Amino acid sequence: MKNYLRKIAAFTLPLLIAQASYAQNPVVQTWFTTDPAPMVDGNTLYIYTGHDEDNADFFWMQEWRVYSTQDMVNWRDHGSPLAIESFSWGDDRAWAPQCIERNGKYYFYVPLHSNLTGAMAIGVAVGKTPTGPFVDPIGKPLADGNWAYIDPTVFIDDDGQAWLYWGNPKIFYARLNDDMISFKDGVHEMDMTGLDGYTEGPWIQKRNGKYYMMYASHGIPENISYAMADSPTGPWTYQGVIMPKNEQSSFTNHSGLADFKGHSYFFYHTGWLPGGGGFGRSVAVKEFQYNADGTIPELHADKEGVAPIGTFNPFQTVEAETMAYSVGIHTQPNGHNNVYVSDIHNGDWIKVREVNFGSRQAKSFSITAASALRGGTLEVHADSLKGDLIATIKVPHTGGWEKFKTFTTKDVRTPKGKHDIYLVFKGRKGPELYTLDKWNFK
Ligand code: FUB
Repeated sequence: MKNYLRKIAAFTLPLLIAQASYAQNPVVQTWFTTDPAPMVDGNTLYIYTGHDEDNADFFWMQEWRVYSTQDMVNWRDHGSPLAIESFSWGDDRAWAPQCIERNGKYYFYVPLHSNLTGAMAIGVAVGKTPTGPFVDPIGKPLADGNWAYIDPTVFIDDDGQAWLYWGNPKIFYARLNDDMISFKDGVHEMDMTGLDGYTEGPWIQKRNGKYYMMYASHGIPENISYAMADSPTGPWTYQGVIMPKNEQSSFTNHSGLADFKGHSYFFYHTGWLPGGGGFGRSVAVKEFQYNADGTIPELHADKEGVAPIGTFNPFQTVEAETMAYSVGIHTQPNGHNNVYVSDIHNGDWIKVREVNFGSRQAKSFSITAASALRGGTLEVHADSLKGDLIATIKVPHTGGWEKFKTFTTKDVRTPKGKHDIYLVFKGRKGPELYTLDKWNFK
C-alpha cells in the first residue's frame, strides 16, 4: 500500500530531499521498522526488527523483518521471514524480537499475543540461516499467559548456559536448555534492585566478564538506561542513562548493542520517517566507544548515522533492495525471501554508498525490472542526484509487476574509484512506473 504522506513530503519538500541525500538515519526508509536487535554472524551484521503499519494508532504489528549490512551504510532488505501466522497459537502484537545463533542454527525469540490464554506470550522459531525460513519447532509458547511477557533478549554465557530475559514492567528470566527451545527450570523473577526506572525492552550482553542489562526506562517517554553486574542474575548496579528521552520523536525507545569489525554500535528507534511518530517508528544506529572502565557514554540520537567501514562492489549482482538511503519507494516479497523494489514513481531514488569502481571502466549495465503499466527510465548518477550520468536504461511494459526481464545498456561511463551512486527513477508523473529486482555492472 502506498504511503501517500511519504510521497507528498518527498515531492513538496525539496529540503527533505536535500537532507535525505546526506542523512544515514533512519537506516531503513522503505518501511517503518522498530525494536532493533542486532546480531553479528561472520562478515555480516543483521538487524531483526518489528514493523509498524502505516497510519497506525497502536502497535498493530503483524511481522518481523530482517536487514543486513557488511559496511554499516548499505543495508539489504531480507523481507519478513517470520510473522504472526508462523505461530499457530499467536494472533496479534508481533513486538520486539531477538535472534541468536547456536551450533549453526538461528533461534528467533518473539513476543506475541496468545490465542491460548488471551494474554502475551514468548515464542521461539528456528532457522538454518540468519534470514530463515523460520519455523516454530514446539507449536506452543515458551511462556504464556501474562501481559508482562514482552521483549525477549537472549545471550549465551561463556560456560555455554543460554539465558532468556523479558518483561514489562519487571524482568523475568529462564535458563534455556542446550536445545534453545525449552527451559531448564522454569521462569524466575529478577530482583529489580539496581535496575532503576526499568520499564521494558531489556538487552543483555556480557563483555570483558561484566554483564550489562540495558533497557527502556523511566516510563513514557522512555530513556535508555543500563545497569551492570558480575553475574547474569545480578545484583545489578545502576550506571545511568545512555540515551535521554525526547530525542528521537517517538515515546518508546528500544535498544541493542553490537561489536562489529572493531567498532561498537548502539541501535535505537525513532519517529523520523515522514508520517512517523510513536506508532510509526524507524531504526537508527550510532557508533560509540566504551569508556576504559567498560561503562557506556551518554549517546544522542542523530540523523547523520555512522561512517562506512567497507566498500561496495558494483561488479556483483546487487539485489536492488540493498541501499544506503531511498526516497519514495517500498519493497515487496516475491515468494519466500525474494524481495524487490516496488512503488517506484517519477523522482524517487535509491542511494548506494562507497561503490568502488576501482580502475576498471564498466562495459555494460544491466537491470532486472518489470512493469504492469508503461514502464519508465532508470538513470544512474555519480555522487549526487544530478551528478555525472553513468548509465540510462528504459524499462518497457513487461506484462506484470513481477514479470521480470533483464535489460542491458553498453552505453556506460563509470567513474574510477569510490563513489556514491544514485539510482534515479524517471517517467510519467503520477503512475507507478516499474519494479526493480537486481542490477549490476560488467
Ligand atoms: O514495538 C512494540 C513495543 O514498543 C515493544 O515491545 C516495546 O519495547 C516498545 O518498543
